[in-house]
Amino acid sequence: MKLLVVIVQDNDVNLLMDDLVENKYSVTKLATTGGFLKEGNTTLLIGVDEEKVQDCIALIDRNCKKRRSTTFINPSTQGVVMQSIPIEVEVGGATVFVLDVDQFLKL
Ligand code: 2BA
Repeated sequence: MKLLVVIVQDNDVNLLMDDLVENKYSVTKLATTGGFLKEGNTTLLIGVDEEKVQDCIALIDRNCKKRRSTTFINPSTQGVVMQSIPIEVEVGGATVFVLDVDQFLKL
């Protein structure tokens, strides 16, 4: 068994969860925050049999869009803080970690 740890944008979560549940995947949803943008995102924990991993990743891929987001950074030169400047980053579709599961118990 594998554990997929999947970080997605909040905007994609409802459709993604519906698609996962319809396709008989078990999923746990966590409210999380990205370290760079400091904005809310969502982390899903999905335990899947090894042969279903690629199917599950394809399902995630078709539900998660790339979007651009703007954040402000404060550049500093020799300790002097300058005016903050906007930078644009591309976020998502999804960040996926695939982990081995040693044991899966339901007690
Ligand atoms: P954030 O940390 O808020 O990052 C949002 C987006 O900002 C990232 O999109 C990336 O395009 C950019 N970014 C992140 N760190 C950066 C940095 N140090 N310098 C410049 N740009 C940076 P994604 O890569 O699609 O990541 C979306 C979210 O997935 C992240 O939100 C974070 O919550 C999570 N994530 C991504 N990679 C991760 C990793 N290696 N470990 C843990 N969480 C990760």
